[in-house]
Amino acid sequence: MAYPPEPFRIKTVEPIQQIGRAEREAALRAAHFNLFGLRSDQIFIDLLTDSGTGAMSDRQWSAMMLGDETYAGATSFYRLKETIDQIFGFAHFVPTHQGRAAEHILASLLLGPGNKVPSNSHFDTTEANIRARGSQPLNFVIPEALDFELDHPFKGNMDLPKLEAFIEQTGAENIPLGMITITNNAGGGQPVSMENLRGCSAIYRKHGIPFFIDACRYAENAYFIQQREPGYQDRSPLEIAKEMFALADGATMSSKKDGLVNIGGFLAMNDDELFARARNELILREGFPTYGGLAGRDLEAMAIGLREGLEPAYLEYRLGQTAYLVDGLVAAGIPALQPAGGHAAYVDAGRMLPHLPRLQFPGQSLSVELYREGGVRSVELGSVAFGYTDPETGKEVHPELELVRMAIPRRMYTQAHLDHVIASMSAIGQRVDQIPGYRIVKAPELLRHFTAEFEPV
Ligand code: P71
Repeated sequence: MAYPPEPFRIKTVEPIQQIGRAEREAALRAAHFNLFGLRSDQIFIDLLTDSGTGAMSDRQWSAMMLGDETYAGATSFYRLKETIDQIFGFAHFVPTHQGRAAEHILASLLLGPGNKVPSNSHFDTTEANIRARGSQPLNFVIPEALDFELDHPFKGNMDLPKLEAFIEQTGAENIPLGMITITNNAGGGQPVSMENLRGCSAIYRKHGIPFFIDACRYAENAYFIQQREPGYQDRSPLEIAKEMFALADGATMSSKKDGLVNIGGFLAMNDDELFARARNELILREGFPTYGGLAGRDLEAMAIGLREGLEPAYLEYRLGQTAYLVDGLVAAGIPALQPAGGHAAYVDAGRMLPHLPRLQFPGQSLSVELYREGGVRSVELGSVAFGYTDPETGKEVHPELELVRMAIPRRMYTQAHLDHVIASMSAIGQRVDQIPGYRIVKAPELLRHFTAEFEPV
């Protein structure tokens, strides 16, 4: 694996510094051992998320000066439309302030109590928006996704026979929406192959189920297809993206990921009647359809960011950087998911801290420890983020994997920063048996990881 040098140089810098060990300990206590509660000046390297945290280019910053802040009909909207039409090719779209707003509108139009929504794996906000309508999210990722060391090119793939059987059994009339997430964030940022997307599309279409792609990291997915899927070596990421979206009826997008912006997203679709309703809902919740909760300058930044996110040199560097982090962790004996996904390294906290039962939240424990050790913020994606109380049995249900994710903001950190992360994780690896578990003291019902409070057991 090659780690290509950055295809950019740095024009603006933002100072960061590491506070002392005692201060980090105090910060953890004040945050109730929830890393979402930290202040950014208490963090040295912030790998909480790659969402909206990246660096914009000089071209994006200069385009922002051209932002047209007209309420209705801003030229910035039409510049964004040209980009979105070219890449995604759906008949209609509305801008939204971020991905979950697009999910909210889609869910409010299509879902009601008792409905089911399949995907490879829903991510947290998608899952919560489905549950908030009284519907049930279901995950049918291939079983290979759970094998941490198995070398498989497309661990984000949907288990197509399982999806088909589920639809037959449930009845298409109870499934008003079918989805797939590219790349599959909850399952390690792993890609979905074109062949699998084609199969998925065929199944949904055969049953008349509207097929929406959760497209956040579609450019990284397209690059994986170019690198790994036979027949795509000579196709550009843009051509591959067009082919992926032509298989679907619509998409939800958080442009804070592969759109390379700090804020923004959109909801796109082909169906005229559904779009008329989406537009009304948007006006009620977000804003007029030519700005959708964003400023004109945000639309400009997105129009350019979406194109930059598809540039082959950028994608080669981007995926190389993620692989560098994963390779470093693996070399240090840390159980990191292989092969590397697109945007983050994922560590199997359940395996790294086998002395902790799941209700003591090993993922939470490892992420707290990584901050304590090196001032590095990661995020738990295990029993805190994806566990829930079953409404029928009242019992706690755990997800299959107990993960800690280190997401890499785009165009932000250097290899030396990642070396610090690897060294911190490696130091924890030397003293795993001294690491405590945690219990939840307070938590809301949905999306509890953002605000839950913990204490060590
Ligand atoms: C990510 C996020 C956002 C997040 C999650 C947990 C902690 C901090 C930040 C957001 C996604 C996503 C997918 C596949 C929809 C959304 C919502 N991801 N689908 O991974 O990954 O988009 O944040 O713009 O509303 O860190 P939104």
